[in-house]
Amino acid sequence: MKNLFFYKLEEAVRTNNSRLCIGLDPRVDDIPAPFCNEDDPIFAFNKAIIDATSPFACAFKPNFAFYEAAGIEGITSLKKTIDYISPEIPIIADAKRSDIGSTAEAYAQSIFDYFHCDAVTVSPYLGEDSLAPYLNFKDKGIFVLCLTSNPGSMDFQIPNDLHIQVAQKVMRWNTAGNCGLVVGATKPEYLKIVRDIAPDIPFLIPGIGAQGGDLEKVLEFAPQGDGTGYIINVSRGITQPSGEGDFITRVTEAAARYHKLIHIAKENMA
Ligand code: NUP
Repeated sequence: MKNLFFYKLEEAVRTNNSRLCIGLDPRVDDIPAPFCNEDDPIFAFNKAIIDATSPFACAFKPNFAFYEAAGIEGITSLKKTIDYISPEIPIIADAKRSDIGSTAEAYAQSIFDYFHCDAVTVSPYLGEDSLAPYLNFKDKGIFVLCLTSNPGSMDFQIPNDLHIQVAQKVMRWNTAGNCGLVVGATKPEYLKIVRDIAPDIPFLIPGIGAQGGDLEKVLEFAPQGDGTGYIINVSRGITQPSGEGDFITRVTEAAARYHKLIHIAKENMA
C-alpha cells in the first residue's frame, strides 16, 4: 500500500526517470563567492542548485543541521528553499527527530505544518509512542533510522541487531503505508538483511559519494521485488563538486553523473 507521499515520490521517480535524492546541506564557509554577495547567500546557493539539478532529482533532502547552524537567517533560508522547490518534487526533512511523545508532537507540527515538508527522518530510540505523532500524519513519509552510514553503526546498531529489530517494528507500525527506513549505503551486506525483513518498506539510502558507499552493491539489494521502493541520496558529491570551472556547470554535471551511474548500475544488475 502506498500513501500519498510514497505515491508522489514514485510519480517524481517516473517523471524524471530518477531515483536520485539530492541533499541540500549548505556549509556557509564553502558557499562560492558569487552567492556570498547576495542578500541571502544560503538561499541563493540552494536556488541555483535546485534550478540546475531538478531535472535529475526524485526528491530533495535538506538536512536541518546546516540551516540551524546559520542561526535565524539559516532557518529563513531553509523555509525559502523549501517553498522554492517545485511541488512535484518531494522534500524530505532530514531532521532525525527523537523525543517523548508530547515533544515529538511539536517537532511533527514544525516539520509538516510550518515547513510543509513531505517527509521526515526520525530516530526510533525512544520507541513507538515517540514516533506516533509523526505516524499520525498519514499522508506524509516517516523515514525511521534503521542502519546508519557512519562508522558508529558498529557501536550499538549492528552488534545488537538493532537494524533487524527496527525493521521488524517498522513493518508493524506501517499500518498507514507511511513508513520508510534509512539504510546507509556503506554496509550493503546489512542492507540486504534489512530488505529481507522489510520487503515492501521504501529505503532512503545515504552514503554514496563523499562517504564512499558502493552503488552497485546497494542496487543489488535495495529494490523491492517490483524494482521500486528505494532512493539514493547524494549531498556533497553534487553540491561540492570537484574540478575547476563554473560552479553550477560542475553541479549540473555531478547530478547528471550520479543520475546516470544509478541507471548503469541498475542495468548491470538486470
Ligand atoms: O545514516 C545516515 N547517513 C547520512 O549520511 C543518515 C543520514 N540522514 N545521513 C545524511 O545524509 C547526512 O546527515 C547528510 O545530510 C547526508 C549525506 O551527505 P553526503 O555524505 O552525501 O554529503
